[in-house]
Amino acid sequence: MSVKIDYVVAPGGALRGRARVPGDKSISHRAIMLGSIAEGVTRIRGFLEAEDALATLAAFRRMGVAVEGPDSGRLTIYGVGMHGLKAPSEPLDLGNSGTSMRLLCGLLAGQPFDSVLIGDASLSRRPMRRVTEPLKQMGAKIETTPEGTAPIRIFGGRKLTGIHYQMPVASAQVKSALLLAGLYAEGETCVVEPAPTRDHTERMLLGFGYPVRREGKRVCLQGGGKLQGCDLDVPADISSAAFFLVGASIAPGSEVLLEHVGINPTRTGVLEILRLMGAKIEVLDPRSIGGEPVADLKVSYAPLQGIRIPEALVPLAIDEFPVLFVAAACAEGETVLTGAGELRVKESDRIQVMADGLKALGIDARPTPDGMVIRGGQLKGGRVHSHGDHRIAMAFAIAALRAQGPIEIEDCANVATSFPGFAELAGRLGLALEAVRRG
Ligand code: SPQ
Repeated sequence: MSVKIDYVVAPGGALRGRARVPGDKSISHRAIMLGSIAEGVTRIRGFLEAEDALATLAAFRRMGVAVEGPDSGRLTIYGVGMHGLKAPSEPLDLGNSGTSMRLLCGLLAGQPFDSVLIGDASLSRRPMRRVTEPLKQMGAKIETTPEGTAPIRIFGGRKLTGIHYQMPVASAQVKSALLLAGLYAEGETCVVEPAPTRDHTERMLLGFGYPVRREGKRVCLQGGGKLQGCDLDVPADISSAAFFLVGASIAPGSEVLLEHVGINPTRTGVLEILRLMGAKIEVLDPRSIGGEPVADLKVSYAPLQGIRIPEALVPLAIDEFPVLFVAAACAEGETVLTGAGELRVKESDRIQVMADGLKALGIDARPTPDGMVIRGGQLKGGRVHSHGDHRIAMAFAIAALRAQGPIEIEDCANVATSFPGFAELAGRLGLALEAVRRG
């Protein structure tokens, strides 16, 4: 039986100090994938040594890619070229990681061999037809369960043809899967996004020397080219920084400097939403590292007001809503989120699970089909369940900064999927968090 970890977080306190949170998860996944199919050597610094990115790494090792590391965030990948991957002898287990599974569907659809993708209970509930259906339109042969979930069986040796695809949902994973399949397709593959989503795949393909064209909401590439290995510096993950951006904003007396954070404009919705609520966040020393904008973020306590969150910001902050709901619970007045139905199909149903937890802590939180209405108030102590979702666990840990009593959070082991060392780092900055093992 796997070890269960609960968090017990004492109420009150403030966050103070400086920290560099771990590397960006989205960029770390893509660095492994592109480095593996590139020609020559790719050296990565700042790689996220967390379970999700390590699942991607293990998958490529199983397909014959030689990788040294990770060692303190450093990795060396000996690329096998576009056609050098080998058939895996067993199903590729992608654990809890949606990004690994969806992007691999695209990449593996164009290989000469068969493969099977599996994941944990949470990943095996998440919708996969959003990638398998357009891949079939490209000529892929790919099977899911009747419910459209993993295990996914991908049949190799298919001839892929580029498509022009209008995405029904704003999803960087769907866009990336199709672009990766497009590398192996005949002709041009174009994806049109209903709203901008994170663009790391496009930026990184360019960094590996592969031409990608963007015209407004459309991203296109031509199949049949090749990638050249390169050096990559992965910035700190703004999605992990978000916990301390909110924590310092809600806890009087706080001031935190977060170093070397990726501030790609397709990821900075959390900064804009917090600022609309009245947060005090300064962007210091903005710079560009290997095609990605980076800065230090200084955040201090400020009283927050409830707002109606602009829908245009939703895809740009999609992973930050669990902790933004905590900000809303500590704000004066009502915060209204709409247009965020995607939150219901993440590692957990992040609308329902956060609403249940906030209600258990005495907050008026009303879930809607595509969002939530939260009236700011006094958080009590209590026991909440993370449903094995890393971002829910960390969000409720941060809530303790403004609670009247201790908050106990069940089932926090999956914090390791995106933020190894969260408990220690949060403790160093001032959160009184104890991780308790059971089982
Ligand atoms: O990888 P996974 O499990 O899907 O992770 C999450 C997260 O909270 O860490 C979502 F649950 O991030 C996704 C994100 O929501 C990572 C991602 C990417 O790297 O391309 C894109 C987003 O998903 P989507 O479905 O909007 O494309």
